[in-house]
Amino acid sequence: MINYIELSKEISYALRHAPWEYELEMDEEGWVSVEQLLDALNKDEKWESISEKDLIVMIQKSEKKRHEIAKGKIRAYYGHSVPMKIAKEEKEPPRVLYHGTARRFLDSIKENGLLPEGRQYVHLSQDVETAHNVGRRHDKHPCVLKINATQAYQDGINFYYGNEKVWLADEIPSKYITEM
Ligand code: HQG
Repeated sequence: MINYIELSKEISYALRHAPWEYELEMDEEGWVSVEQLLDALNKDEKWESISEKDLIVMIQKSEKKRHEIAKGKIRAYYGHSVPMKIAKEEKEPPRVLYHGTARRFLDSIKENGLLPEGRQYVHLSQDVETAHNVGRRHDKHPCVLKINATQAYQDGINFYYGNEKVWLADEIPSKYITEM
């Protein structure tokens, strides 16, 4: 029985953070060859029988859209920390976006705005519920911040499309952020 959650976590780790550990050549949009990824995974006893079909099932079963397969390649939609900046599609954001975070980060966010911290981009959510779930990873009682995305965009802040629920930005100055 394949543990698709565990497989997805390992593939996220490879595609977001450590492609070199799997000898993957990554292009500027974060794509790597499915064959290369399978070669690396198949060396591990745990994943020795994994095929491209299993990757497709993994993506279908996932509760979030994290990975994309096309034309023999696979990539992560968001979350990267690799040294080479992954190019994302710039796009006009919806009027409002949200960011779920821990209470303990609020003072710093008020002072410095939202920063990418360990990742390449700040991650924003399309709706409050998604933001709340993101924040719960950091705090049992997270807070959700509201981002005046249209104003920020008009003032020249770049926004990028992650997937239908995740938007990315280089940073969000605090003047565009309000606590909900
Ligand atoms: C915080 C998951 C202090 C920020 C999620 C966040 C998401 C600051 C933390 C995706 C700060 C970084 C990304 C400042 C930002 N001072 N703290 N100035 N600016 N922060 O995990 O957004 O399930 O790197 O509020 O669902 O929580 O893995 O980012 O709390 O979509 O697919 O620094 O990862 O998706 O934490 O999550 P993270 P995130 P997956």
